[in-house]
Amino acid sequence: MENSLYNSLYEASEKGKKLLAVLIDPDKFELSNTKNFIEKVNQSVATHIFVGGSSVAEHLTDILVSEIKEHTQLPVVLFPGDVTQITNKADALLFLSLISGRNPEYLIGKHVASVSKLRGANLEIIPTGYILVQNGKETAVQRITATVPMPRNNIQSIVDTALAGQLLGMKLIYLEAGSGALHPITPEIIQSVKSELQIPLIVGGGIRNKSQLETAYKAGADLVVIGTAFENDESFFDDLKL
Ligand code: 1GP
Repeated sequence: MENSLYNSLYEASEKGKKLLAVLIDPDKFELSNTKNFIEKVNQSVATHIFVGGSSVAEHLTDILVSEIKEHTQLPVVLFPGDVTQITNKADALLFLSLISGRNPEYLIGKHVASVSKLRGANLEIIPTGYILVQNGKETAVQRITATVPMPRNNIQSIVDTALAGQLLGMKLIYLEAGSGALHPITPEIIQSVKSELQIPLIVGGGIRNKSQLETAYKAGADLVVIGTAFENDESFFDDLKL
């Protein structure tokens, strides 16, 4: 536990050291581009690689994670949309419970179904409260999980949901606007959640430029996740020198 990935997240959060995860969706990623892409990640300010997507063909995550691990020392963290995306080849797993929604499958059902895969696996498992917030359009998470995102203007309810997650023993809270979101999570939401939360805060969805990244950090995000902006334009890595 001493040198666990979670400990490093927790310490970074305590010290105000900001972290950045590059999210790779196996479904949208060209496997033959892995070496080239990961070299760019290695030279960038990114501190973590997240792997996951809403709908990914079986075994693809396993193959991709093996390939990524050949080219980087950065921790590779699973951010799975489904049980089939769990592979022992990664370093850690965000064990996500979609606490903004009321679909029992994504609150506990998928978790029970994943235990046969997790039993005996060498993955660090990090219980994470996952909160989907309205962002201006329907995203894949909303469609696939058949849940309603939380209204952006009901900040109190978002804060209460995050704190309920913490009280349930979750180790991280992830505020999600959804991949390709029109509007990222607002600084007001981030600030309000952060001011009451005692565990590290992850923020992602729709962050496309350095100014949005800095806004999220300033508001209190400990780790920001960016996927689409890197997928669309790899030169984005160069814009992010902090
Ligand atoms: C999605 O939060 C992540 O789950 C990242 O979103 O693809 O919009 O960067 P983007």
